[in-house]
Amino acid sequence: MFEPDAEAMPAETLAALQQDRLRRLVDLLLAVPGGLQAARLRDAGVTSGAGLTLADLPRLPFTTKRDLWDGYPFGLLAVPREEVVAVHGSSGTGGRPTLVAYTRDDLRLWSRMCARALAAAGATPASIVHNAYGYGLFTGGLGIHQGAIELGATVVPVSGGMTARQVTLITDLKPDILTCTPSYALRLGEALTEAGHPSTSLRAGIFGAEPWTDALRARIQDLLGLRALDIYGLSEIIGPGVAAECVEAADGLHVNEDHFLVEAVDPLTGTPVPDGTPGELVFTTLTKQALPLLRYRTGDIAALRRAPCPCGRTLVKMSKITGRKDDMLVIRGVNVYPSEVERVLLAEPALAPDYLLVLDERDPAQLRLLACVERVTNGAAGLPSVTDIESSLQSRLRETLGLSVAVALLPPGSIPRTEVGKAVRVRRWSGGEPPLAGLA
Ligand code: DLL
Repeated sequence: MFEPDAEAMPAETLAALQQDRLRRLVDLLLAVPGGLQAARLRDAGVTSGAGLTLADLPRLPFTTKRDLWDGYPFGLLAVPREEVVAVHGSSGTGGRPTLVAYTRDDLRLWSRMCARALAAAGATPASIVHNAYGYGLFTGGLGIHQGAIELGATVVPVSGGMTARQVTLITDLKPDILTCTPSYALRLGEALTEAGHPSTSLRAGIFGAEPWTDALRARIQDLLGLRALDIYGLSEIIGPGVAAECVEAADGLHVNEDHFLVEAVDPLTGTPVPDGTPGELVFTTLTKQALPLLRYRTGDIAALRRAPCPCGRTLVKMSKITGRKDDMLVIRGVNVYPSEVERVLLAEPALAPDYLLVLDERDPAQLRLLACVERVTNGAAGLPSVTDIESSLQSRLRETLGLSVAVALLPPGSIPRTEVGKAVRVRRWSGGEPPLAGLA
């Protein structure tokens, strides 16, 4: 563990620390001149942090992405602009940029959170970290970069794309840790195999920034011969390093709840759901300075679980993200998350792990979901026929989702690979050319 005193803190000590930090946060927010969160706190009858307990959390006001957009670029700052040393952001699901700010101490905190994630994956100061998350406004590249340096490891700041060069660097520098999106891990695995280097020095991969299932985890582990671990975060809260899996259990992500208080709430009503029940994750930043956020609604759906972990960390675990509130597709009255389709598709060994879901909206009265997938190889001996695979997938999708999904089995290489940025798994087709060649 990078910070064992914090990561393995007894539950009561942690709760006392969180309560103390929550009180300070509320006082800090109330003191921001003209602050939006201060006004909301007063409206909720909170005029001081003193006396608040963790049990009061559900009656404190939420913040949302809209608040960040409305306050763009610096409206929610809790420090003078001069104290901000960096900004980051994301293009966001709605296409509008979400901009976030960091003080020097915020950057130090972020580095420690990413160092925790790297150490949880088994990285040490002797490690070489091949960092293929994008560098720039996106938090992935620079976040992991600073975390690797904080740990004392050697970071290779390769960023995303230029895959041939990445293959050379992996074979020459022999990194033990790979950090990138899960979709880019697939692309790298494919490129390494094509270049004749299927086995590498890589021992663990820390993959996040987009949803991925355990079925995809199994595929990546097979392809790259490493342990594939999940890392979660969002710009608004700090970036990567809000939560990460440990290599010992690899069955959920430890949330760094000494700095980011987490709740799961009903996405519709906003009321807390019990542990073990999937809900929308809500985070409160307990120690951030430039952009402290109270009860930020992420839109990400996951379940929380408190149980002893073989790694010794006492931090609560969140399940893998099962979907985003706004990624849910509603087709003929049935709610479907892309990840549910992914799980069924990738369980079929005759299929490559790349896929695209096409929502055919050409006739709005007859919405159709089309799962486009690739066969592993062209007509290899021993594999079931195209029609057999299509019909068995269709029946499994119907059984699992309660919805009929059309399946298009395409030749290898048909689905565009993601080289830079986050994978796009769903495309809408409302008219004109199909979003993928070969679709009728
Ligand atoms: O994606 C931060 C990050 C970088 C996380 C690198 C992990 C690794 P944003 O660009 O602001 O920040 O996007 C945040 O991405 O609300 C989730 O919907 C999604 N997301 C992030 N990590 C995961 C994950 C970064 N492990 C949004 N699983 C979040 C599923 C994820 N979704």
